[in-house]
Amino acid sequence: MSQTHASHLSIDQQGAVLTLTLNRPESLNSLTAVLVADLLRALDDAAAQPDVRCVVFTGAGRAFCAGQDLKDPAVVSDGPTPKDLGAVVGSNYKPLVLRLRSMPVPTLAAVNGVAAGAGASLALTCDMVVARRSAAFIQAFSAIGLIPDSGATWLLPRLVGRARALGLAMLGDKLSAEEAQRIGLIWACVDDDAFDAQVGVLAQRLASLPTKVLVRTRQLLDQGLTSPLEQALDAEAAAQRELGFAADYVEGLAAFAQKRAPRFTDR
Ligand code: T3D
Repeated sequence: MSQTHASHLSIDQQGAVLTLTLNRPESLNSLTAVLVADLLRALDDAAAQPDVRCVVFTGAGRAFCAGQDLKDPAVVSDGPTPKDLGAVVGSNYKPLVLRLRSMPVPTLAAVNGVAAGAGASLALTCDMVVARRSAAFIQAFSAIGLIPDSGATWLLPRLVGRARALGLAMLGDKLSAEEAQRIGLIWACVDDDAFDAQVGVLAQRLASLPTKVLVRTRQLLDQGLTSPLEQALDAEAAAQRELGFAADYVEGLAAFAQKRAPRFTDR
């Protein structure tokens, strides 16, 4: 199935994998208020569709996403009074990041080119991030007089530690995909000519794994970063109780006993 949800967001479903492509290549897929609203709606739709088991997030053309569209009337004032950026971040980016992080299916950012500002934040919010070797990540905020947003202050230290988070955020230098993989910011950096195929294989693999298990795993890892060990152990026991009664566990055990590949169906 292939359709255009909105003029600047392409939506394509192949089997259980739904791909959302930011499609404003002339401005490096930067995000307007309209595009953010369309993305949010597309994610809500994907979350409600039982046949979707993995969402891939990518960009058209040479960039993944250059962050907030700095020419969008939603952020650029036409008079002497500046726009309230706190309102923009709170009403656009906060719900988008929370929606992405709470998707009931695994999410994969396929970073085809530069990911800057909120574009980098959105990529890093996904469960897995795979980037083309020629792609790069830029905390573009300080260069324009802003702090890292769209979850960057939360994500960066968790992914790469405080020292690197501060260096990346304060200096705003371009970080190559290769270096991003080396420091643990992303899952993998892939040669440009192998990128599409490897993204496809990984997305299919994520879609074939037990969806609910992957989502509970994300939730437990996120909670575990701030909870005491005893609480984490209790949360693991509660999740294992739930999953132990689910059909996917029955299927996983049967597949193991019969020496065949499992066919997971829970979502
Ligand atoms: O503001 C709020 O609401 C608060 C929320 C903030 C969230 C944020 O994301 S803040 C950060 C915003 N993003 C940036 O500051 C990045 C700006 N872009 C760049 O620094 C560079 O474009 C890149 C390093 C990403 C890529 O550089 P390069 O040399 O490969 O491309 P380019 O020539 O700069 O850009 C190509 C075109 O895309 C160009 O248009 P033109 O001149 O050909 O008509 C450029 O203006 C446009 N473009 C790039 N980024 C944006 C953009 N247009 C609007 N908004 C952008 N963010």
